Amino acid sequence: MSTLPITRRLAALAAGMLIAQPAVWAEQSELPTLTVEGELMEPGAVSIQPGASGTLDSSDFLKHVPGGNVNRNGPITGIAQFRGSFGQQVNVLTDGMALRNAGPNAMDSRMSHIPSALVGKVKIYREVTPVSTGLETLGGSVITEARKSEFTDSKNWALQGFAASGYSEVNDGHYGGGLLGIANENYRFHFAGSAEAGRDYRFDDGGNRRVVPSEYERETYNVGLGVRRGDHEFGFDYHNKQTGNSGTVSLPMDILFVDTEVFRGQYAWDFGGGWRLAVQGFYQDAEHGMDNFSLRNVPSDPARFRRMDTGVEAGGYKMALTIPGVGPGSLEVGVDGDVGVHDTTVSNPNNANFFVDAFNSVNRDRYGIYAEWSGLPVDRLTVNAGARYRYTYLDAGIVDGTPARMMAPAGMLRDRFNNSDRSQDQHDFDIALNLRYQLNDDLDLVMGLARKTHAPEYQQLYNWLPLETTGGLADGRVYIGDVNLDSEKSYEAVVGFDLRMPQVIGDLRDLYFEPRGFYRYVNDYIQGDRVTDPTTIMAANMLLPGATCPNDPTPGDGNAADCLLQWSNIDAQLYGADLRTGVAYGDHFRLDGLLNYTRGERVSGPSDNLYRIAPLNWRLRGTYHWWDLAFSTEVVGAFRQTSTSAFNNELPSEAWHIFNLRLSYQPTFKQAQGLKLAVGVDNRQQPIHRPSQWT
Ligand SMILES: [Cu+2]
Repeated sequence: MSTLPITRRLAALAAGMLIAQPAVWAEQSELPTLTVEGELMEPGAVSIQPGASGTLDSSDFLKHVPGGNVNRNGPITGIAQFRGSFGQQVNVLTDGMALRNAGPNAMDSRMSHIPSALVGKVKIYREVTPVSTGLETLGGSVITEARKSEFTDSKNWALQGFAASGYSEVNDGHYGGGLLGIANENYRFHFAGSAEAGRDYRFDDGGNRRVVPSEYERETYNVGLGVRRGDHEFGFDYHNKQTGNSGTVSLPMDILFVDTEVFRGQYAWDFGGGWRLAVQGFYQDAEHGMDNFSLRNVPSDPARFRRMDTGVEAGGYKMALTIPGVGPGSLEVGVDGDVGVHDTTVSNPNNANFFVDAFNSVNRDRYGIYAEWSGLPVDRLTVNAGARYRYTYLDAGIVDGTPARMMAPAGMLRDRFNNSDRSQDQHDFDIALNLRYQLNDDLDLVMGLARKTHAPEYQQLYNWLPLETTGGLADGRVYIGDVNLDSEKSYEAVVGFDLRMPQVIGDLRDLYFEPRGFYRYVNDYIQGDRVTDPTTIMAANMLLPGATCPNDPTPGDGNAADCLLQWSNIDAQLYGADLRTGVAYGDHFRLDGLLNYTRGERVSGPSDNLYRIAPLNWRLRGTYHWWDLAFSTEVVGAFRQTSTSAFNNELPSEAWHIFNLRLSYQPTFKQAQGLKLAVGVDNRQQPIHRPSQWT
């Protein structure tokens, strides 16, 4: 008898596709942030293009922001990575809400809550992330907003709307989405929806090979309304997301369904002179089923069939008061928090008696209070400085499972867990400081310093039986938790400059050159480490007879301890640089580029690299504008990654580069305002991880 089979099914991101989609682009907003929204190929902006993975997943937008990347586990399962931090370390906000993953492996990743057709904006901070943006912002904040109806300036009602659809040849993928709204200066209302589906990706030999399983299907709809009266504004939204059969080829199971409902209410009061009160609350309910036999090749042993059913119920709030005239700036003070209950049970359809309570009534609750000042204390110097206190409470109910009843070591793990002090408190302080000095009209110098914290995730504390429930690491290992883990504490510095020259020389103009260097030391960084506890090793060997895992040092020896790691506090450092730059030549041509370099290293214990750090990667695009047409050629590439994690037995990746071509048409005549059409060919991309499920 065993728990989940350990096999590695890594994503093959092979794609050769044709895509039409509405244009999206990036825009530099107020200085310390980078905003991605609405249009295509705007001068001085990073363009956001259809992803190369055969689906238009929102997480792909992150590949177009400096420092951003995606840990892709399936066509609609992309986990946010920013400067080497990923998963829950990155604070993903969806319309201001820190939504939860429905399952313990982040299959319904938070980046994909808004389907890409309905994404209005994606924003990140290139210096240190302000503490006001979330309860835990160690790895930065990725702020996503859905398209919605907007108030107008008139009493007359006006229709608002947009539609988007597209097709990708490589997997017969198609999607459609749109929004229809009506608004005036006092009221707004909209209905929006989307539908996406695709089959397994085909590649090679005229499409004779496929990545199994990489099919997906997802439907969403949402309604929103707003009322604005005088200084008061009220808003309400309801979101419904139904994900159907969707492959997560890197993980041990695939998605059968995820049903998510989110209710959100908000209120804002501008009471003059810069005083402002903003209140938001939300409620989320999600159910999720997954298994290892419906979409992929079935296990040879009927005893290894597994199904997991999970659920989360969560809610959160935030109240922020902006006080103007505090010195030469304004002060924002706020309270925020959220609570959530997570459950996961494992079953086997071939054995009605088999069960494991993987996570039983697990709580992870956060309560925060913060203050953040921003202003211009001296001429040319902009300052943003904030501090936050957070209390995190975690607890788990008692557990049981068939393996614990039938095998003594597993029974000992259960009893030890049930008798342990599972209720854990973490008290943490964050501070963040950003400085921007305008040296002259063309050049700003920037610097950020921060101490950030992240409390342990519930999987890291409460994984009582060796399971592959890791928040989506997809390293093919099984993990055991530790209820005594401490919060991660990160010390971070970012320096750089923004050079902008409207006129360079001759026909060269609109130059921008914006590099950043960063260094981060993380005390008590949480990752898997070797297990020394004999009971756990004995349990793993009985639960996983003959286990092999990726790059097993002694394959076939049946020693499951090779594939077993325990969540542990270590020390780590991350450093690197990212750059965005571009220049225009004449009236029709421009060049834009992006470069990302990140290193992650273990500092305490044996020397090693951190897991799943993106290789040195780059993106260069030339765009030619003529009339209402824009034609662009893009080269995207990555160098060889040899700095891989030995503890996770991560394989090095080869260098690769691909060419993408796009043509977009945006008519300027009046009747067609707002219409954008784009077609593109994304060439084949080398798989980031080596796949084992190609057929
Ligand atoms: Cu799942």
